[in-house]
Amino acid sequence: MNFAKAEFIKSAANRAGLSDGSERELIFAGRSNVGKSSLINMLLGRNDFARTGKTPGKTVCVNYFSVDGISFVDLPGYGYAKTGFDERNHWAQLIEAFFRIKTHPRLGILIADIRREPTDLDRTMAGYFEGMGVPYIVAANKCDKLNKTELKQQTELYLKEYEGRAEKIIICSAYNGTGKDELRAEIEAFAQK
Ligand SMILES: Nc1nc2c(ncn2[C@@H]2O[C@H](COP(=O)(O)OP(=O)(O)OP(=O)(O)O)[C@@H](O)[C@H]2O)c(=O)[nH]1
Ligand SMILES: [Mg+2]
Repeated sequence: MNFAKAEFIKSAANRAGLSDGSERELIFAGRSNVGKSSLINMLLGRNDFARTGKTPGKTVCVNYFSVDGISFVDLPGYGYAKTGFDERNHWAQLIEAFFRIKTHPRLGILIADIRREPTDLDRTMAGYFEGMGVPYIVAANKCDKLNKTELKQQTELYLKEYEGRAEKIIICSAYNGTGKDELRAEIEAFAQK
């Protein structure tokens, strides 16, 4: 698979803008600010392809990229503290509509900040994947922020939460490239399914 063969397709702000699911989809989901867009950039070997940082929680859009025949879907982040009721409602409606679309095989990448414990919103997101029969990998990101002892402790926490439910738990860092090869290998295997 050629990860450099990537192009931005579109940004969907509502149900009508969602793709019809004619391509297989790799779905990036996670709390706001955990590094979803940064991980996409890491995987594609680009600097600022998927937009990162700056205004967390502001854009409630589903962003689509096409990568060598696979659709990379950057879902809007959840759990941003300042998000109001209407925005949360809009988020839930968009995500539910997204998951209702019948599509070619899907694989989820549930991204978390490894420094933080899994939250109820992460469990809800995992529940969307499980409820729709979409297998998912947990990418525990920002491991560069932890020392060895902390890393061991937090890894155990993530294993305890997701082992037996997620296909795999991958420790990664969009900053230093930890986990990049492992993630790419999983995506390549998915691309050949
Ligand atoms: N130290 C460190 N910082 C990271 C890593 N990945 C992302 N960041 C930083 O975390 C912030 C959020 O990254 P984004 O990629 O924008 O996160 P996101 O999940 O796409 O955020 P939303 O789109 O707002 O939901 C940025 O300041 C990134 O530079 C990582 O692996 N390590
Ligand atoms: Mg983002």
